[in-house]
Amino acid sequence: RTADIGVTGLATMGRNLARNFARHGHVVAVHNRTESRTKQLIEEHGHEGDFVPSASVEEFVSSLRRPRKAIIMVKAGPATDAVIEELAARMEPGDMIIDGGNAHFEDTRRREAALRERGLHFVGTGISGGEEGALNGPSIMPGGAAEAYETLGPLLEDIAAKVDGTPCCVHVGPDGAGHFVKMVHNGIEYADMQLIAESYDLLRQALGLSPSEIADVFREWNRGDLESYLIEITAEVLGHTDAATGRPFVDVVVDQAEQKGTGRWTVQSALELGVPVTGIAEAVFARSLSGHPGQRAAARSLAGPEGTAPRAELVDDVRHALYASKIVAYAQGFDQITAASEEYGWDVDRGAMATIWRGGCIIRARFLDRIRTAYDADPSLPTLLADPTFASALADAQDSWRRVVATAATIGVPTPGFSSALAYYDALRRDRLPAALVQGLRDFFGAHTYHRVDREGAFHTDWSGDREERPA
Ligand code: 2AM
Repeated sequence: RTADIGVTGLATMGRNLARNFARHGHVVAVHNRTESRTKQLIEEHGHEGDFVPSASVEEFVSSLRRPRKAIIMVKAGPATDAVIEELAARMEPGDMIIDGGNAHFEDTRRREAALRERGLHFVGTGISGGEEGALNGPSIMPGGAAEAYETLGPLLEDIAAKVDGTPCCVHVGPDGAGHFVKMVHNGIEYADMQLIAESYDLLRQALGLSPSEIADVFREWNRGDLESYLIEITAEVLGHTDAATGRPFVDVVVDQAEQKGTGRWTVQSALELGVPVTGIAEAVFARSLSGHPGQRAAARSLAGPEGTAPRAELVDDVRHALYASKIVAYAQGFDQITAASEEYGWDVDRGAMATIWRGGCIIRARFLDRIRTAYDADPSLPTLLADPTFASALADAQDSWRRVVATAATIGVPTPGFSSALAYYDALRRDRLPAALVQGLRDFFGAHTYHRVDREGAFHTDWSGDREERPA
């Protein structure tokens, strides 16, 4: 029997993807370095569809119909390179290796170039939705050559999540585009979670609401503009009681947020590209800060206000602040995709990215439909904030947003996400920015020159001499 597609690396994600293909009627070759995992998959789930198990890489590759399509689901890094080499050595021109792990897009670009030299396709593919998504329909972000997508795409679209009948899978662009977009998706997820955490913190500190009362607030919010998977599960987590102690679950969890690295990668890339992704950066740094118990202990006695802000309207204000800050965070993430698309010549369709994030992935939300509509209306939109629908949402939210940031500062609750999003909003809409003064200072101490508002060219003022201005 020849298989339509193969999966090697049968830990949870790989196993669930293989089962997803099988359940959709595809013949799936399966392989794992340690054969017991392959046997376990067949024993437990063999009845779900048509699996072709292999004990060796040779067998695995030869069980695939040409052009061969082999998905790698192993640890990112050297393991991925090792498995690529094992497969590539046994493949023929036109065959495809699909990396479904969370690889860095620069690694994907390197691997794609190397395999292209050998006549093979390498399709770095972002897959979001965790274990559950892999089994029941993830959001899939494949990069690589358009030619590879022609035969691979229909298979991936089959197993992807569907929203209104549209698969959450589209060819993102060449080489590393898929992994890049997946990285930014994860960065946005960091920002989203940070904003949710700030909302919870403020409601608890300012109003003295209990976690279960705040769970009800989130449940209510999930019926409106904020409707999303993350808001939904926030209600679940806040409403959960620890069985061992009877206390709210959030109160028994150590308050140090960990990270696997995709948020950090997003910010590193944004720094390189020169895109201000302040929302994602604040989220990454908030996690870093939480993970420094020594400094936190040393700072505990520092002066701060003691206070609450018992004003019932704060609940609605926080909802507005959350929505407005979320618009900013997404606008910044899409700016980063735009910048990378230009830098690497990917020609990414931003509306299509919003479309494939509507289902299957962690940031799935009603909101993404609005982003898609915005880019459909104006594919060259310079910033999402300028879309008429978002602009009016921000106009409706801004008074509340300002009150929330002011209240938080007054009672000493840190809201880096809300505050920096508001600062970004205010900076972007400014007629004149104090960047002019920064330019003056740079010219003063380093003769870095400046441009004038009224004349072409670069200029330098002789600050230490006659203070005459000369063309640079
Ligand atoms: P294993 O079951 O043999 O450990 C997640 O760790 C998955 O990646 C597992 O299926 C694991 O296989 C596989 N994996 C990790 N390192 C690997 C390597 N160097 N070569 C092949 N598979 C590897």
